[in-house]
Amino acid sequence: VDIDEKRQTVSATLPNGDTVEVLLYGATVTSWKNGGGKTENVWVSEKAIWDGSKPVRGGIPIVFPNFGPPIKDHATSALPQHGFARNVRWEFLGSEKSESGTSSVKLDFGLYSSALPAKFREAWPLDFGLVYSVTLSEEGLRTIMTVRNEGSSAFEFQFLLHTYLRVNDISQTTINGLGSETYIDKVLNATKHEQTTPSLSITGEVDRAYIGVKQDTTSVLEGGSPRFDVIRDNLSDTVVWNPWIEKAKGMGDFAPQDGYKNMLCVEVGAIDGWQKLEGGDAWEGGQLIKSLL
Ligand code: TA6
Repeated sequence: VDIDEKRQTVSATLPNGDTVEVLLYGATVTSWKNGGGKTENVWVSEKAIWDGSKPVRGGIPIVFPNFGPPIKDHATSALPQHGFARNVRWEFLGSEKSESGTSSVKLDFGLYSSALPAKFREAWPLDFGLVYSVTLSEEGLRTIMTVRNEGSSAFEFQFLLHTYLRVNDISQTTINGLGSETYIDKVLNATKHEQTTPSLSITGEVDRAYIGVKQDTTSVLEGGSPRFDVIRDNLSDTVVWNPWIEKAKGMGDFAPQDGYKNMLCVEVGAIDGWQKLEGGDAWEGGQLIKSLL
């Protein structure tokens, strides 16, 4: 495990050369390489902002306690789009290496309400503790969030991992595991639809929130062969997003401009309604991503 004070990153390497890097700002995974460290699996914009002034465009940003633009007349109404978790500096809590069989290393990060910048604490004055675990193993990358309500009264939240997967060619990329599922299509004015085909191709802007997905694995194929399995853990929803040409052009921190050809967001979360957490209780959810190259 290496802590780079200058870059404010924590990284870990397995004996087989696989690596993961996490930026303390946002506890954002900014790199995950398997295949002995040769295959980069996440996409990060060349114009991503790393200095904490804006969420990183790429990697695995954490969305908490609200997904999307905050709704009116709600405890989260004064928070930014996608909440504050990706906008604040987390602390590195430490690492654990596996003792048994296959090697693995777990990196733990913490965010506590007492450490929130005033603007977010005032906007969402609830006592909470988040512990985010990033585990690198030969099986894949597991990222799990534990949310603890440290207050006496209940609060509600949404959670999502806004994963930017790296693909070689979006025109050769298809997504399986969402056939016959219901989705809200943000490109079609947030109307509800059912995916009638077993497989989804990306031929333009896609921004779909699949709600209450039956089985827990969303598979990404390139040229028909399996590239990633994204497996939900205690989460019921999956968002699929590609900004395509115009939206990519419209983001100042999205580069190269044709980078939409090399990225696909498959975002697991609990975003349909709100998770209610009683005072003193904890909730856990996350994902395992397998890189099948
Ligand atoms: O997850 C899809 C989405 O909600 C899109 O609608 C788009 O807004 C994307 O997230 C990026 O949001 P950001 O706040 O990171 O620019």
